[in-house]
Amino acid sequence: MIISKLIVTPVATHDQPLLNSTGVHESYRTRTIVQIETTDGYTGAGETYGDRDDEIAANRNWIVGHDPRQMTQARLRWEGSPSAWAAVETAMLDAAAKHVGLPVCDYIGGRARDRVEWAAYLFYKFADENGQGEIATGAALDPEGFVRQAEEFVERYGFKALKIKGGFFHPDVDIETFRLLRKRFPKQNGYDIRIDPNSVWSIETSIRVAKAIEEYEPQYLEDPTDSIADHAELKKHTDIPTASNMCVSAFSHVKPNAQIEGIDVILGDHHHWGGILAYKETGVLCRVMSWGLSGHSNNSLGISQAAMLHACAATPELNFQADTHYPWTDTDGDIIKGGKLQFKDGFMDVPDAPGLGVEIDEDALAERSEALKAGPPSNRKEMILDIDPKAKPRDGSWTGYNFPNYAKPRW
Ligand code: GKR
Ligand code: MG
Repeated sequence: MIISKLIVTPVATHDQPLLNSTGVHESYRTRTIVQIETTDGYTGAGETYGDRDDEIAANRNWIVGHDPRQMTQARLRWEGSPSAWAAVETAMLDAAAKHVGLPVCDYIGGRARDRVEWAAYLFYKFADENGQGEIATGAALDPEGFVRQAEEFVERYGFKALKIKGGFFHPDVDIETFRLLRKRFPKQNGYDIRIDPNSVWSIETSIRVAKAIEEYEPQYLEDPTDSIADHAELKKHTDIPTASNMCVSAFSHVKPNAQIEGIDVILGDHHHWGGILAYKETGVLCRVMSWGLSGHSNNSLGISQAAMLHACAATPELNFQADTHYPWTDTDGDIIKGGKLQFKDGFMDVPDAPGLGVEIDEDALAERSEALKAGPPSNRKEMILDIDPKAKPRDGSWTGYNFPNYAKPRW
């Protein structure tokens, strides 16, 4: 079994105007799609962040000619970022698992669960300017609007965990959103609520917010502030667990966190940590350190969602509902055959088919590749200026992914 073909395709698909600590989501999200073929006719697919095509192509000389089952060798030969590797590894595991007729999670050692539970990833947002989107296409620019969005997600997908993407508005708005959300989705009815302002609060503000929301029983406080040391300081003042996908997001961050224990729950991500096998290894580290393990998400299409599904199924240490942006991906914006993967009661079943269990729709892939070449369908500059007339673009351009680039801590 030898890889005979490697195809790398950058794509773009529509994204809604979601707000985070640095601004508004661009009108499309960019992703990099990897496809391999083997000499005996198996195919594999992988997906990662946009702009990883050059890195992947730079490894072409050894990927073509490699046996995808020789994963240890492949990991040693890879030259590039963990996130670009994640797409190549996913494609290799997909092809190798198909070769033995097993789903990826079973191919890599077996599953801890047949279905994986996810969290509703909720954002303040503008109404989509073209009315496009799978869900919540209207505006959610205050706590009441945020709760309505949560209701839509819970009603449609059955999520029991709710994540507030905070840090765009003043922390008092986030506190009020937390209060209203908890009132609407009580703990005794089985709802968990977490909040993530992407580290724009000072230690003092983080302590203040923690004290204000303690009575609403947060599941965890995700990256309220900037560093492992800042979180260690915060923990002296609150019993709310801390979580991170920012200051503990690579193997090199594990030792510093072990020394001062700033972060209690790691949001593992096969893109950030370097593959599905690395996600399992993150689980082992969490077991050794008695840390919790959750899942991070960023703008995924169906291949990344399937990869994370298998990673989570194969990792026994996962003990929180993983984040997923996948509901924000439009049905006609995905690149897989047969429509999107489905949530039911907040869970997603592991597909039975060998490999990832999803296949690329070549027509959709070609269309999204053309969309990238055409450029963003709209410019969201006016939206952000509406909220903050003094907003400045990042990198001197209004078409960057996120803007404005506020200094941290912002509050
Ligand atoms: O999509 O706006 C977003 C998120 O804020 C994303 O950029 C983060 O990577 O999901 C993320 C997080 O949990 O920090
Ligand atoms: Mg986060």
